[in-house]
Amino acid sequence: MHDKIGLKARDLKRKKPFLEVISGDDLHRKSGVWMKIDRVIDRARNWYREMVVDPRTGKVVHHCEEPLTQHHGHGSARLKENAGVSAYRQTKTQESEDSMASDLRYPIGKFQWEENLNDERRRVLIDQIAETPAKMRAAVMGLNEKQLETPYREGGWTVQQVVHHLADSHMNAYVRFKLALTEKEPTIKPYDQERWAETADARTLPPEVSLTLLDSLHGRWVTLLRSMTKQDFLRILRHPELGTVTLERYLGLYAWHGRHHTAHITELKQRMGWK
Ligand code: NI
Repeated sequence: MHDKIGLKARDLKRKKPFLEVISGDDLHRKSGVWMKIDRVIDRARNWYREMVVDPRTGKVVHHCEEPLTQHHGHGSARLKENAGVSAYRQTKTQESEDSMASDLRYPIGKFQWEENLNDERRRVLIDQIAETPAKMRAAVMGLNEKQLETPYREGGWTVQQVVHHLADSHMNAYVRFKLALTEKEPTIKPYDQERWAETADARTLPPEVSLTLLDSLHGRWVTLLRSMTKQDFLRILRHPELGTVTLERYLGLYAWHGRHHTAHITELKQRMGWK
């Protein structure tokens, strides 16, 4: 039994209702799954809010809150499978939302490999890695449970998943540095970051658990990085897909990576008007 109720409040002088509320079950045609949907179109206060939850998993598959004038199109919605992550889109605005989604994905721009780093550049990158745990902590400070469970973009990880992903990724990074410094051109083990982000710990634990982990981990890692000579940064590891990679390349990658994910959260807060 599936139900959906709609409520429209109208001012007789105007054509469109000034308030529309839709709540209940909504069939997602492509997957045949009934989603829980809540939508408010508040024309009087220029506000649009939509929340879609998959009742099987309790996962928020879509959450959008913004001024109505910034929300384009209320077409029938559908899910799209994208690299194993469900993304929810409005059909009428597929193109504009795709281009917006790509911006939201790279708030500080895409990563570019750097080489032949001088002492000063290495120092800057190591400082960025040193600052990452405190910056991430500042980004999530004061957010409530509901905000922590909000995806940073449609179809993206929730705020707390982003924090746990940073710990997952940087634990692997630290091990890679240690291996490359202690073995000759070791072959590293890639990991499936999407699946790591879906295990119970990464989905459900409060961010504090990973923030504490990052404090300790970066404490070890930064001490290691600051002890490394120019020659150490030219040491090599083998990645099964990328081939050989120097540690100086990885230094740039992880300095970018911490800022990249922190910006996902600070940008979301700004868009949502969260303090
Ligand atoms: Ni990442």
